[in-house]
Amino acid sequence: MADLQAIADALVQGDRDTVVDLAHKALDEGTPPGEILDKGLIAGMSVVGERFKNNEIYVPEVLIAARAMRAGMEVLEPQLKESGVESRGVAVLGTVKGDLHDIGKNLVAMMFQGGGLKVVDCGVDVAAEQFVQAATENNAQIVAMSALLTTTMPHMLDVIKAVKEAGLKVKTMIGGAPVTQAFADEIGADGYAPDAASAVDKALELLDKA
Ligand code: B1M
Repeated sequence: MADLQAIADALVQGDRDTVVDLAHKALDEGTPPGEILDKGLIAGMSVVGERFKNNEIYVPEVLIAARAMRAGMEVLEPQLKESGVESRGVAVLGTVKGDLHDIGKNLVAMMFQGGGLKVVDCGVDVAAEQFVQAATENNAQIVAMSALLTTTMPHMLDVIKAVKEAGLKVKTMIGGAPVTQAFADEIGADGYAPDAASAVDKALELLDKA
């Protein structure tokens, strides 16, 4: 049986090569990629987050762990995307202005693609006007935003306002560790999802209403 705890441990150590080797091994043994993601990569990153919060480790260690996480995600990516039959709709996706966290957003992108959506990934530190421009140019039905900092969450409201002002007929959805359904209701977002797997369900639900 695949040792998913060993993947989490290697990620915490920032040991990219071991993360990659063990992720390949787990896939070869038939472990579902979603399980490797949840119990290996995300479990490891939770430990990193906890240690970061407690000042037991600092930004360089977090970056090295993030690099290992990204390498592990690349191993899983083809299988996570596999079921995609493009395109059920177009989603513009980005991490909002002032925020450089992209791991969760990249996972959401993979899951969207797996759900058959075309994704226009605007990257990180994306201003409201950039979301509007990308949605207009790509005739998008969904504008999806990620934020990991309490200080950048308010920019989600800026995006929603800009989308409305531009008269775009799109649904907006938000997510990220500090984001909640209550916050989504407060700023008038059409949808919220707590994780990447439910984000694709929510996006498809919003498409039905678009
Ligand atoms: Co940052 N960081 N960080 N960081 N970092 C957090 C977020 C923090 C909680 C750490 C802590 O204190 N425990 C804290 C925020 C505190 C707060 O605001 N409440 C924090 C801080 C303070 C900072 C800096 C300010 C630190 C500093 O410089 N002093 C700085 C800010 C830089 C900036 O953005 N301007 C900073 C920097 C960094 C790094 C660059 C070192 C690195 C980012 C690397 C990268 O992304 N390329 C980093 C990391 C890695 C983290 C932690 C440890 C891990 C984040 C992560 O990737 N998680 C994080 C602590 C934590 O969250 N435990 C932390 C794994 C990822 C899979 O989860 O992104 O939550 P997540 O995504 C999930 C869901 O949220 C959801 O689906 C994903 C998967 O299921 N989801 C969506 C995400 N987007 C969605 C969108 C949707 C739907 C669902 O719909 C559209």
